[in-house]
Amino acid sequence: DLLSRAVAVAVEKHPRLQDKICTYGTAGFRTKAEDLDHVMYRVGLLAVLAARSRQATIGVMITASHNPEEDNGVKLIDQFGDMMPQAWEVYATQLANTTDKGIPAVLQSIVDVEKIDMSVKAVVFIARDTRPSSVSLSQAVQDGIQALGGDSKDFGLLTTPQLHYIVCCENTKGDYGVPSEEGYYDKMSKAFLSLQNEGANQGNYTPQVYLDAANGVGAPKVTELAGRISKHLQLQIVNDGSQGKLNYRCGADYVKIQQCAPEGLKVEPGMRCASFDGDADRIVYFFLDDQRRFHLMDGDKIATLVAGYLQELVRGSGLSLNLGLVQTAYANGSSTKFITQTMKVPVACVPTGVKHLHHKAQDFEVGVYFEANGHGTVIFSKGAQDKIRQQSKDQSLSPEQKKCAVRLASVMDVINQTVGDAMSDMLLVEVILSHRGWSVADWDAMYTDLPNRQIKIKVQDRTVVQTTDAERKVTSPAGLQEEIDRLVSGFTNGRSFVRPSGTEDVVRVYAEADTQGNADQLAHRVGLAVY
Ligand code: 16G
Ligand code: ZN
Repeated sequence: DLLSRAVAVAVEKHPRLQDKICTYGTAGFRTKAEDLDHVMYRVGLLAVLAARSRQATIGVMITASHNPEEDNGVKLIDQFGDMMPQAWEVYATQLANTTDKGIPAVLQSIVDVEKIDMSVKAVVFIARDTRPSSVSLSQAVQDGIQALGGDSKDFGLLTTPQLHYIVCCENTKGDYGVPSEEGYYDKMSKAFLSLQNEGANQGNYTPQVYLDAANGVGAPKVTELAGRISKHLQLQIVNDGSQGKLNYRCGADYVKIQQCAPEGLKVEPGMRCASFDGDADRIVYFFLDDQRRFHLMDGDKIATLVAGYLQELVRGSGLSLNLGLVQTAYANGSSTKFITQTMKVPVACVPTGVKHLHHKAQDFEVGVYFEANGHGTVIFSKGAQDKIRQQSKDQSLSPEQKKCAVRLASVMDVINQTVGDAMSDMLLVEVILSHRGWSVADWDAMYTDLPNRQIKIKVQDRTVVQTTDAERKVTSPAGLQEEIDRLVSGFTNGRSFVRPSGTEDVVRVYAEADTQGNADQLAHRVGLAVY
């Protein structure tokens, strides 16, 4: 039967050759590519169970995002393009760490708990990033799918958000769009062009972006998009994978953490630049001012820009929708202050990890969420979408209201609501900047970030550090929070927190203060307290 075939193929083609424990965490499975073959095969098995339990198509994305090229990883995408629920993370971890012979028992227990009918047809969509290891790992996933009698459809190279989008379209019967790569470009570019046709190139806005594609899968994909939108946006793409190494001294994570421009991009003052990460689900913008000082527009600044604009469109169109913003502890203190006090938009803070942000954003009719690292999007409740579409067709509105309502409806189509998406977020930012007539410096001037520093501390056991209050307070080890409070109180505008990483064997320290020197010092001192 199916379960014994699952073992036979495992033993023959994808045996578990070592017993390192692999955990399905916030980013799925992620580790050295050489340790992943059997894990991928088992993810293929699990994907079939997930598809059967939902009686829907699900997705498997093979990528390690911003990690070094030698790493790889895999993540399951649920039927509406969202992340799998916690229970499935536990199943994935159990299945990955059992012996080859133990596979049927784990599968059977999942079938029992989830009451899965094994005769249901199962379809799984697969895609991968540009890592050399991704090709064979994708094959391992497909072998797993086949072994349990599922059908796989391999989309080859895609960005992570493209696969989320395609899975969502497939299961909503085209409601969200056409379930193909072409359908994705088509929807995005049409919405973008229609928005820019009515209001592009005003004021200080210039339709040029210099884009660092991290030498990743974003490069060929954004090139596809670029051709369709060149009437209103000229993209100069560097780090396109033709020379440099994936994520090496480039990409959104590098730029955010190092607070400097990537290699491979010759930046001149005033150029509006952006960086994608390795699988194009994060974006940050940056520029050099006239003194050649580096300015970063991270996820917080994007969120602020987006929330402010949407708030204006909602009000302008005569709708009343509750709009809120979701951040994490990493959000710069200045951004939170600006959003709550000046923009008067409610802000919620949740633990790190996209699933927490996405989930919280669903509490709002229009929920904007961004991690400071550049991952984020906007989600509209079903009710809000209906109201916006209706309003955009309402004949009784004033011309100004009508304009806002129509614009809001198009803005919804530029946004990938399934997950943070670098390409989609870039288009959204460009729409807003051009409509506001803003240069990148005008945008940056919305508020000034507090200087900040992130460091990581290697410890024996990172799980010793436990947190509460959306990771802003330490509960263990005893005394550490008191020590952090004491250190912070010595700095003007000081704030600091520590948390165990979900993706690396380290404890992370974040600090902000009135000057860069002070932020560095505070981070350093809190780091010492963690040892
Ligand atoms: C993962 C998360 C990301 C988070 C990062 C934190 C998803 C899809 N990705 O990449 O949101 O910012 O982990 O990493 O949830 P850390 O726990 O090592 O700091
Ligand atoms: Zn990523």
